[in-house]
Amino acid sequence: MTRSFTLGLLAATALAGLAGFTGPAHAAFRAQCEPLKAQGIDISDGHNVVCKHLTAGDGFITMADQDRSNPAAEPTYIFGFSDVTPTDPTDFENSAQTVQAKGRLAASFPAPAIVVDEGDDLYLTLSNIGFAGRPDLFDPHTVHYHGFPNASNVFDGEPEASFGINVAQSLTYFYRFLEPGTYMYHCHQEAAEHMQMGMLGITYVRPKQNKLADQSFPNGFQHKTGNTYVYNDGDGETVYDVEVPLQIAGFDPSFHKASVDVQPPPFAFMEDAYPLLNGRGYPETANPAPLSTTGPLDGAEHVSQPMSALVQATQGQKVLLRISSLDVQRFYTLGSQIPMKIVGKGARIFRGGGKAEGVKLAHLTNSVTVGGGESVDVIIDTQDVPPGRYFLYTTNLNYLSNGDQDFGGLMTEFVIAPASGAV
Ligand SMILES: [Cu+2]
Repeated sequence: MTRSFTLGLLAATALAGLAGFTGPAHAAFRAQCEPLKAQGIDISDGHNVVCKHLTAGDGFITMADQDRSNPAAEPTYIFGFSDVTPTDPTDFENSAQTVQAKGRLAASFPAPAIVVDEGDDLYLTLSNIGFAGRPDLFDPHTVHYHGFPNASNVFDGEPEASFGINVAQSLTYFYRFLEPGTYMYHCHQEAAEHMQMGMLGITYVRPKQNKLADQSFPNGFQHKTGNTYVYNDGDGETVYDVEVPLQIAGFDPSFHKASVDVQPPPFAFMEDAYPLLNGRGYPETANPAPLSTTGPLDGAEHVSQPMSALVQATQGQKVLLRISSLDVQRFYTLGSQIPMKIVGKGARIFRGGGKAEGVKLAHLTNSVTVGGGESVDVIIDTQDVPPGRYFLYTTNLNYLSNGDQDFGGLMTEFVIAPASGAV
């Protein structure tokens, strides 16, 4: 018996026990978390329980140099995740069909964001519904929370240390979030391929300090109810008003075309023809709306790129950018016309030892460089910045492009509106 098979049995036994073996025959796509909550069964263990249900499957997205209104423009095939968390958690009998129908060809880029508070327990069910566009493939999938400390092997999603979720199977991943910060998640099964194909997303954890009532700290820091912080800083250094996650990724359409055309994926020639922020190239990065693509296989419109990368603030506000990269090919530098204060790196406060009591390292800069798997938290103070339209853009200037279109790419807009009453 292999190690992964043993772990698989252990996890299957534990999860079957949790579910009580009470489900219908097609229980493979059932989530344990929502139905248990709906039945009034307390699984909180003193913590806030968050239930989420994702499918792993496929879909199509549209690049900024293509015409979204024209299905003949050939949108690009992706692998990816889709959020199918039930709106009616008591609908046990239909859940398998509902999951299959909701997730089919509905993968988005990036994957649905996972946003939680420190101390939350997340039960994340992943159901592998297979590839509608490539039914000959039977790839397993996983969810790997990149950067999370002390994840158990079974729930870490690294297939060699645990296992992948096969087609028509589900696993509920458990994680208790004890460290605030900016993280990311992705499928770790054949990671170079599945991440290039779109199985990656944004994750961040908000600190407990946000939930404090009005109080004074011994160091003179005055916390006001409702103030929000990036970390439990103990002195208000990481306070912010507006929060925008920006995830960098690369996209090679020839790799995706090879996948849908049943050709060998060209790993050695992988290239970021489309550098993306939140799954989009400029000017679509600055479109505040979710973007849709009409799928060529089903003729239906799906939300393909749900997250805008537009940054908006009123003069005087402090803007937190949660910058992360899951690019599989190269480093990118993100520049800002307005100075940015680095307050966090690698999901830790930017102080000595990554601890609140460490030496302060926060400083102003006009650019940050991130590689795949890295995150940086920056705060932009707009107090002394005249209202107007500014840009965040890569200083790797040859990546300011959408494919062959020599304008766009890894860039977005930062719009500062006048404070009310200002002349
Ligand atoms: Cu995968």
